[in-house]
Parts: sequence; C-alpha cells; structure tokens
Amino acid sequence: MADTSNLKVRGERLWESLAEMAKIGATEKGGCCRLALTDLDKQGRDLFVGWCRDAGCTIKVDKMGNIFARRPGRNNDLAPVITGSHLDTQPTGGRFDGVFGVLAGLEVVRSLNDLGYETERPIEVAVWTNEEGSRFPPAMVASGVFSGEFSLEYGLSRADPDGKTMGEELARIGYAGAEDVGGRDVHAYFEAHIEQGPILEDEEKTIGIVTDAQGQRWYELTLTGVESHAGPTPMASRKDALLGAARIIQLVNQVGLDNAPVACATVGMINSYPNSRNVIPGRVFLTIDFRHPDDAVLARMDATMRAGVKAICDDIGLGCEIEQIFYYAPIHFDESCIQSVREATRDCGFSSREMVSGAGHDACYVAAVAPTSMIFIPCIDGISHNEVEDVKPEWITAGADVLLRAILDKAEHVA
Ligand code: HGY
Ligand code: MN
Ligand code: MN
Repeated sequence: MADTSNLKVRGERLWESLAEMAKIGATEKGGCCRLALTDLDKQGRDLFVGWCRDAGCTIKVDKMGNIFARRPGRNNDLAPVITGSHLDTQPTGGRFDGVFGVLAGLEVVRSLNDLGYETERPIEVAVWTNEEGSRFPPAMVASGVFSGEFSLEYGLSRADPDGKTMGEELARIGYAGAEDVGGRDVHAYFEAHIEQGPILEDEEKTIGIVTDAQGQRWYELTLTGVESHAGPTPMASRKDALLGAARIIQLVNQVGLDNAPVACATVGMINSYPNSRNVIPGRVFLTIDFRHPDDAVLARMDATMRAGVKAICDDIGLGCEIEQIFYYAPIHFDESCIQSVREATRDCGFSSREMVSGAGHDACYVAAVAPTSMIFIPCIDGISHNEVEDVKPEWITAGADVLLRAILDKAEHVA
C-alpha cells in the first residue's frame, strides 16, 4: 500500500485564496454580492483564471461561460475528472457558497503540483455560470445546458429584471466562450460545498457524504385584481391582489408544514403594483420554491398549492397565472463516486455522516452526464444565503483533503 500520508492540501493557502476572492463584491456585513455576469463576477473569474494559469492549467470557456481549467495527466486522451462549483453569489450572499468548491478544486491542483504528482487522467476545475439563478432565473442554468437539460438558446436568452440576457452579458464581460457546451465525456465529477444547513455542525461531524439531492419546483405567480381608491371602495367589493398574495403565502407555508419534516416551501419574492399606500393593489407578482427528496410528495405539494391558489383567487375574484419555471426530480448520486468519498473520508480519519442535499447544486445537473457526488463541510449555525455565512478553517482544509483523495481515486482509474 503506497504511503499516502503526504496527500494533504495546504489549508492556509486555500484560506488565503478564499479571503482574496471575498474582497471582490465584499459587503459591509462581511458577505459577498457578486451577481452572475456582473463586472464583479468578471473580476472573480479573471482572478480564478490567473491563479489557474499560474498553477500550469490551460483554460477553456464554453458558450455558456462555463470555465474549465485543465491540469494535464499522463494520458490526456482519457476523459477528465472534473471538480468545481460556482463563483456567482446571492445579493446578500456569503464568502463560501460555491466559492469553496471552486477554490478547493484549485487547491487540489496546487497541492498535486507541490507533490509532483502526475495523474493518469487530466483533472479540470470548473466554474459554472449563474448557479444561483438570482439575477437570471432559473438556477443552475449553465450546468443545465452542459447536461442537455436546457438548450443553448434557452440558456443564453435568460434575462434579468432589466431585460439584459445572459448571452449579452457574457459577451460584455468577455466570457462568451468558443467551446461547445457539454457533449463530451467526463469520467467523474465531484463538488465540494458548504452544507448550508445545521446538521453537520449539530452532530459535530466534519464531512457530509452526500448521497442524494432533493427535487425542486420553482413557480412565478401573477395575481390580477382591480386597483381602486383605498378610501371610498367598500371592503366587500374589493379585488385586492395583495390580500390574495397574503393568503397564498400562508397556504405555501402550510403546504411545507403539512409535509414536514423534510419538505421546504418558500415565497422569496413579491412585487405589489402600484405599491402606493392609498391604492388597493391591482397586481402582485410572487415566487414559490418547493423542495422535497420524494418526487411524489413534490407532485402532491404542487397539486395542493394549485388547488388552494384557485380557491383563494375565486373567493376574492382575482385572476391568476401560475408558471412553473424550474423543476428537477430528486437525484441519487453515483454509488462509485459516493464510495470514493467514503474511502477518502475514512483514510483522512474525519467524522462523517451520509446526507441528502437540501440545496440545489450544479452537481445535480452534471449527474445526468457523469458519475457524480458531493462532499459537504459544516457552516456556522447552518446559515447560508446570508452575509454572516461562516466556516471554521479546519473544515475548509478537511473538505479539500477529502476532495483531493476522491479525485485521485478516479483520476488513476483508466477503466
Ligand atoms: O437554490 C439553491 O438551492 C441553490 O442555492 N441555487
Ligand atoms: Mn451554491
Ligand atoms: Mn447558493
């Protein structure tokens, strides 16, 4: 058995790179706002690409702006092992969501260089465009194009609230790459990510061996009532769209509670029109995010919501459009990749538990075209999508150590 005790990353170097990246879009509360395809996203991408070039990687960018930094192996005709995540953040995002997975992949490359370790297969570190789906809904659209879930035309046409499309913004920041999106062999894909929930920290486990990810359904609702004067309009004759939204928010929350303990149900966005204090709102836009690890339950949540929304709108006399803009079924990751992570975790001696991902990740789409699994590390108080998002340096190092070994386990397999 070869001595593998030296197979360790340099955690302090990874921590420094995370701190450097966090300066780009840094917010006053200590988080990051680096929305997809903004100038700040470009700055983060450029910093990452420079670091990868310094580490001897070649860079390819595809037509969705996905970046692939390749470290050559002994046999570069073999399909690569890819790792990575995303650099775009939520508006009030943290310093680790996505970024940890990207820079842990870079740290694996840097550490293999330090060790003079040549793998059989090439290794690539990926940055997936627009994982968050905040500026350009839906989420994970570029890894979705890579996996064939969405067409390139659909991906490039996604527009932000100002009507700017991903295609236009990719060209503007210089990341409209030449490479085709997907359609190539990937031997294995591993994504390291913070858990973004409380389980690992509560159970004092260092590593989450991610076996599954829950399914998601995203909706956009437009409720239409009648704008009228807040003074002379009798209560009984109002068609108040915001009242309808209020009841629907309560309904959505109840659908989540009725499918406890694992269901999640969220209304994250609401816009009331004309949003004037003495006008009864005539139109409201709101979003719904449903999640569950069982597709049948997710379908029942959908049906309950639709029936409830219809009853509310009929009662008040509102028009309603419901558009499901995003859906993917729960995913079970690849058993052999999960086993690579189990063995890597065991060899590193870290405490661990197997778990389902509550959040969506690019791995959820890449899993459709490559053997895939994920590695979680805890985050402080399980908080993410929040500027206070934080981790312990030892968790960062542990996650990258496990990632290093899991990647090697696949990068040395020729078959
Ligand atoms: O919404 C999600 O689960 C991910 O953060 N995009
Ligand atoms: Mn993420
Ligand atoms: Mn996120």
